[in-house]
Amino acid sequence: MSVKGKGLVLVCGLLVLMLGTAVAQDTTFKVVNALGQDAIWGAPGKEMKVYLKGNGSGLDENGIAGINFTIKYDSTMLTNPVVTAGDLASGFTKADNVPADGELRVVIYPAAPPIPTFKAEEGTIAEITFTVAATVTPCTDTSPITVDVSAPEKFGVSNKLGVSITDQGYDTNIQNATFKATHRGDLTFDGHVNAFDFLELSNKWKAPGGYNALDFLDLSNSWKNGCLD
Ligand SMILES: [Ca+2]
Repeated sequence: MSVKGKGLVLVCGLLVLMLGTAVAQDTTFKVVNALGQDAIWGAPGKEMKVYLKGNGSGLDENGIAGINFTIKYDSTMLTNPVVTAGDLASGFTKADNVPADGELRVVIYPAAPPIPTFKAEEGTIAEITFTVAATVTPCTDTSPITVDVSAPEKFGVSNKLGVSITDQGYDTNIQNATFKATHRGDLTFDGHVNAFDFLELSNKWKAPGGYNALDFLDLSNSWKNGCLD
């Protein structure tokens, strides 16, 4: 092969490597509800679950071995966040705190060697349970729930060696969510108060963690009066 030909092969090889690297490090982080939707309905005084999900080939053995992230929310509407590590972060240790109003910091890191890495498939990194303020106005109050990536201490990912890869061409896509206040009778948290909520009520009537007469009253009070009905 001529020198020119070898040069071309080398350039092509490098291009493939670069493209391969770019694809391998692409990861999407999204804030969603249990159904994967970015409109997250919550009712006054009730718990509301928010999930940070990860997706992408960047979450493989060459990818993330640790993550810190910050979720920003309106603390007049959402209170008392409780964090548990999700299936994707299984085997990791989790720590969290609220350094400022409406700012939840979470760190998920390896407990001990051998260092595990996040699994490659889509899954839940963390589950956050908020208590919706009793004062929110159904169908009116709404506020953003966002991942703050404005500074390394607010968002970062690191590899097996504990080295930050956030600034090393790591392609991160963030999808944020919106909290929407619904009626307490919207037991399925979908913006409607209808027969499906009645079905939900009857299916879990007086079951452990289920519903009781107060929920029936909530449902009666807002019957067919949902935010999207
Ligand atoms: Ca409903």
